[in-house]
Amino acid sequence: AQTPGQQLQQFDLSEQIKAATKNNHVRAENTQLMLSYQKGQITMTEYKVLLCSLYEIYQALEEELDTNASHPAVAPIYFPQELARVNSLQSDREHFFGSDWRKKVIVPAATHRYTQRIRQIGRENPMLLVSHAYTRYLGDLSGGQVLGKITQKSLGLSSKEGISFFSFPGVSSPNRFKQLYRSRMNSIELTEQERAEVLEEAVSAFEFNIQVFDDLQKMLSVTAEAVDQSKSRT
Ligand code: 1FH
Repeated sequence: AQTPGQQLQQFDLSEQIKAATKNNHVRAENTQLMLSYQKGQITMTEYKVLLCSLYEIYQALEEELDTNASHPAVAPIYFPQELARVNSLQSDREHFFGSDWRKKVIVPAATHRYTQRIRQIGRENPMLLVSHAYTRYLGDLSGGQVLGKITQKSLGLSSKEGISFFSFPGVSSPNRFKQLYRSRMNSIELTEQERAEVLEEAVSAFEFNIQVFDDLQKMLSVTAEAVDQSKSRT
C-alpha cells in the first residue's frame, strides 16, 4: 500500500518529468553513436564533432538561463557556479582544435535546430527552460559521469585535459546535487497547463538530443575523410 507521502511524490515535477521522458531516454541510449560510445569505440574525430555540438547547445542554453535568471521558473534552478559548461567546453575544444578553434566549427543541422528552439524559448516562454536545463544537466550529472571515464579511456588521454566537460568541480556529490535540483524544480509554481507544457518540452528536449546524435553519426559517415584531414593538422 502507498503511504500518502508516496502518493504526493507522483505529483512532483521531478518525478513526472523523469516518467515522461523514460522511453526517450532509452531511445537516446540506443542511438548508433552512443552504443559505440558505450562500448568504448568512440574515436577522436567523433569526440571532436560531439564537442562542437555540445558547445553550441550549452552556449544557447546558458545564455538564455543567464538572461532569464530572475524569471520565477528559472531562478530556483539557476546554478551557474555549479553547472555552467561553456567554459569547460571552450577549453576542451581549444585542447583538440588549437587556438583557432573558433574557426573550426562543425555543426550539423539538428544541432542548429536545437539551439534555435532554446533561443526561441528564452525569448517567448522562459518557463520552458527548466525542461532543457533538466535534460542536459541532470543527464551530465548521471550517465555523463560514466561517459567521461569511457572517453578518457577510449581516447587514451592521460590527463583530464580535453574532458573537462564531464567534470563538475563545483559539485562535490552529484547525487546530493541532483536531489537539491529536483527539490528546486518541485518548488516552481505551475498551473496544470504549464506543467503539461514543461513535460512536453522535456520530451522534445530528449528528441532534439537524439536528432543531434543521429545527425552527427550521418555526418561522420559522409565527411569522415574531410574531418580526418582537419584532425591531422592539429
Ligand atoms: Fe542519462 N542517465 N544516460 N541521459 N539521464 C541517467 C539519468 C538521466 C545514461 C545513463 C543514465 C543521456 C544519455 C545517457 C538524463 C538525460 C540524458 C542515469 C541515472 C543513468 C545511469 C538513472 C537514475 O538516477 O535513476 C547513459 C549511459 C547515457 C548514454 C549512453 C542523454 C540522452 C541525456 C539527455 C540529453 C537525465 C535528465 C537523467 C536524470 C533522470 C532523473 O530525473 O533522475 C546519453 C544518451 C548521453 C546518448 C549521450 C548520448
